[in-house]
Amino acid sequence: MFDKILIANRGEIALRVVRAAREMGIATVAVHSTADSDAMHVRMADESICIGPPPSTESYLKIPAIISACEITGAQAIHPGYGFLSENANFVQIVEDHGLTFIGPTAEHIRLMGDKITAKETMKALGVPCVPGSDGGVPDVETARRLGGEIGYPVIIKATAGGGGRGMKVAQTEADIERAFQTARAEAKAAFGNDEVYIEKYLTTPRHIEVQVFGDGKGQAVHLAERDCSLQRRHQKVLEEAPGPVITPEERARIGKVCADAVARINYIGAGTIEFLYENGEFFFIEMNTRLQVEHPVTEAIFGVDLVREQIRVAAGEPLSFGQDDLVLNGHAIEVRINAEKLPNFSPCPGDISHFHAPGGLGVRMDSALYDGYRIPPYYDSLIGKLIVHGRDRPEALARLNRALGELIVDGVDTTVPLFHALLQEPDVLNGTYNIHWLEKWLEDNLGA
Ligand code: MV4
Repeated sequence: MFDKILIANRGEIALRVVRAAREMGIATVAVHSTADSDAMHVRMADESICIGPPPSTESYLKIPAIISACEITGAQAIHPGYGFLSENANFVQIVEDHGLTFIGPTAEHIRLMGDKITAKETMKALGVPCVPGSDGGVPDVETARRLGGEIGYPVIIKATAGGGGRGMKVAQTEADIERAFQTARAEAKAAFGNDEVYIEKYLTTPRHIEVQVFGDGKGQAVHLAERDCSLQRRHQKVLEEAPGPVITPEERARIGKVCADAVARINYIGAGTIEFLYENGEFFFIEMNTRLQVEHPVTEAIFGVDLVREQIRVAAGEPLSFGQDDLVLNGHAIEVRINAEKLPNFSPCPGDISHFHAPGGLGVRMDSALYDGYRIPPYYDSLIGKLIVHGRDRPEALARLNRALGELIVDGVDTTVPLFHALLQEPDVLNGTYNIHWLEKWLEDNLGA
C-alpha cells in the first residue's frame, strides 16, 4: 500500500480523497493555486504545495508542476478526483513514465472510451446494448442521408471527440440532415480539432441511467447498481438518485451483470460509469466515464462502501474488498448539488461566505469544502457542496432531504438551495416521473428561464 498520495484537485472532492486516505493510514499532499491558499483541502491535507497562479491551465492542469510536487514530497501515487486531469490519457502516461501510480484506469482505457465511436464499438462487441446507429464514423452527407433513412427519423449527429452534450445536432427529418451534419462537423472541428462524427436514432423522452462499475484490473469486476441523473440543465446534473426510481430489481440485475462482465473482459481497473438512455423499458449505451463521478456518494450510501478507498486499493494492486454477492442494495439515496449560482439563470455567484452551517442527523451527509469566512474564488466551477440523504425507501429519503435542506445555512452568496425547496413540491419529482427534458421545461414554465 502507498505511504503517501498526492491529490490533483480542489474543493469537496479533494477533501473526499483526504478522508479516505486518512482512514487507510495514508498521508496526503494537497496541491493548490495561489487563489486556493486558504482552501479547506489545503488545511486538511498533511502537506501542501502551491503549483501556480489561479487559472487552472497554469495550476490544476499543469502537469510538470504536479509531477514535481510528487518528487518534492515523495508522494507515490496521484488521485485526480473528477474533472481537471481525471480523464487525460497523456497525463496518465506521464505519471507512469515517472514511476508514479495513477489512481484510476489505464491510459489505454481512457483513450478507448474518450473516443465515443471506439467506446460504442467496444461496448457493442462486449454485448452491451447500444443506441441503433452507424457502425463507426459517417464520412459524408450522402452516407448520413442514407443512414438517416435506414435508422428512421429523428436522428442525432454526434462528435466522436464530444461527450457530455458537446457537439450534438438533431435532425428531425431528412430535410435537416445536411445542415445537422455540416454543423456538427464544423463545431467538432472547432471544439476538439477532430471532425469525425457518427449518427444515432434520436430518443425523444429517455431517462439518463448510469451503471456504476468497478474493476480490479485482473479480470474481476462488479456493478453497484444504477443512478438516475435525468434532472439536468444544459448537461449539468442538478439532482441524482440511486437506485433509479423506475428500474426493477430484475432489470438492475440484468444490466448490472452485462456491465460488470463487459469491464471484466477488458481488465478494466478502478471506478467507471456506463451511461445509458432508458426508454420504454430498454437500455441504450451512449458513453462510458472512466473516472469517479461527482454523484458517487448516492451509490456509496445504498451499498455502504467507500469507493475512493477501493480506487486506492486496486491502484496499489490489492483486490477489491467486496465481491458481487457482498453488495446488498439498502434503501434509497438522493444527492442535490449546491452551486454558488443565482437563479433563474444560474449565473456564477462567487464571494464571501459569512456563515455556513451543514445539516446533520441520521442519513445525512454533506460533502463541502466551505467554512465560515471562506471566500469562493471566481476561477473554478460553482459546485460548493453536495447534500446526500439516505433513507430506507424513496419517500423517507425525500422527507430527509426536505428536512436537511431546512437546516443548511449558506449565507453571503446565492445558491441553488431555493431550487431544491421548489422541486420538492413537484408531484413529478415526488413520484420520480421525470425524463431528461423535465427540468429545463420546469425552469422555463416556473422561472421563465
Ligand atoms: C442522446 C439523446 C437522445 N438520443 N442520444 C446528451 C449528453 C450526452 N451524454 C448524450 N446526450 C444525449 N444523447 C440519442 N441517441 C439525448 C441526449 C440528451 C441528454 C442525455 C442525458 C441527459 C440529459 C440530456 C439532455 C439533452 C440531450
